[in-house]
Amino acid sequence: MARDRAGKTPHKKDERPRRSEAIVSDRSIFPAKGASRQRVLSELDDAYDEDFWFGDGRILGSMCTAPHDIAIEAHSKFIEANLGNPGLYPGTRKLEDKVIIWLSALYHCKGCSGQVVGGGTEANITALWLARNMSPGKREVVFPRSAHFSLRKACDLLAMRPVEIPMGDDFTIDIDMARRAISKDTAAVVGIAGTTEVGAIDDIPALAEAADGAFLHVDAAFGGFILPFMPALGMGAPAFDFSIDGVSTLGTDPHKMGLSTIPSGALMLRDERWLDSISVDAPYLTQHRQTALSGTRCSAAVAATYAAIRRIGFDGYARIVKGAFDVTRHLSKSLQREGFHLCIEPPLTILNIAFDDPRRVQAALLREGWHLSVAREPNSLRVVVMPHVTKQVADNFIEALRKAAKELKAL
Ligand code: 0PR
Repeated sequence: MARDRAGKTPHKKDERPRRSEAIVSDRSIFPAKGASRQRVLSELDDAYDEDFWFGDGRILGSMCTAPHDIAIEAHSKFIEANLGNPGLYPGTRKLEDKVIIWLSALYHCKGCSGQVVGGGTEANITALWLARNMSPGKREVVFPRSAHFSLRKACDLLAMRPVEIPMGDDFTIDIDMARRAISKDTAAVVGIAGTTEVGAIDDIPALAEAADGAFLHVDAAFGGFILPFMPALGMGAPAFDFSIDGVSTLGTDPHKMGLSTIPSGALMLRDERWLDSISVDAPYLTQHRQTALSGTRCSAAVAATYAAIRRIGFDGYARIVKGAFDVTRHLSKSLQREGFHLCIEPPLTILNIAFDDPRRVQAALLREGWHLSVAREPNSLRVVVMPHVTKQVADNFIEALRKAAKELKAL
């Protein structure tokens, strides 16, 4: 597909009618009087019933999952808090400090700093914002084609130039090509620890060497709450974090395998002073400088992340991660036994099932209530195994897939 100057692929028209089509400029449409509580709740119930929930067990295309009970409780309790104005919320601020200290320990970074953000997108935007402001005159961002689209968004917002590098057979960035692409114009290099489509982990040590001192951001939005727990399970896990000297920043998402509530991400930085490059004066607030992209921040999610980590602990996360790997292996074996072909041995808890036309299979499964997504590279049906995907769900899914493939003669 043709690409424009900023490297963006023109997007297809959304299938949904545009919101504006339902909008009329008639003031009487705006609720004139409040409705009864019962009426509102009943309207909410209608909407809720239309949605798909993790508990139903048929969402196999999401990197999120049902948050831990205590995270939900913490989220409700801190619903008013706003760390955009931290002077009013010193208690919440302490929870954020603690979360950052814990994450620094998890990612091997003595003296690191960081801030809780709204998710992987905000972490990526903020990292590139820092890199751009700290490298005057440099505008290029070198990242693998497997990178999440939020990096393209970030480049567009920051007027930076994406330099996309192909992947090798294992779907990780081709290091030689990355090395050749890194130049005096490189403001940032980005490696992915757990790609969105496959769960592949780029060779971050090699990328750090190739970056040769250039700003290196690691997007561990997916892998960040999986990789640290793998060695404790006797599984090898590549180095991906601040244990590698060249890593400048790392993004991680507690609202994925961390079982926190949405929106919960964190951007970790090797040097807190770098935040000065993006800070702005906020003279009328309780803290006179702001270093976050968001002003008012959903700080309930900060409390939720604190609660999830404190309650689950390292051992608990190791158990959760083990559970997801067990189901992934179970699915992998069963699928192959049934004659399906996996494009790659799953590096994490994502499976890619090869089909000539995965969209047809996706549509057939959707008719049966199964929600999966399709990967472009490799062309496949993508299954994301999160804690709500149990062995039973996996078996039910295989049954549904077998039926769909037979009907479509896709096997
Ligand atoms: N980096 C990586 C590697 C990601 O996979 C994602 C999100 C992001 C950054 C951006 O994170 P936020 O969405 O938190 O800003 N990956 C998922 C995806 O695009 C997000 C997702 C989650 C999508 C739940 C659908 C869904 O139901 O697949």
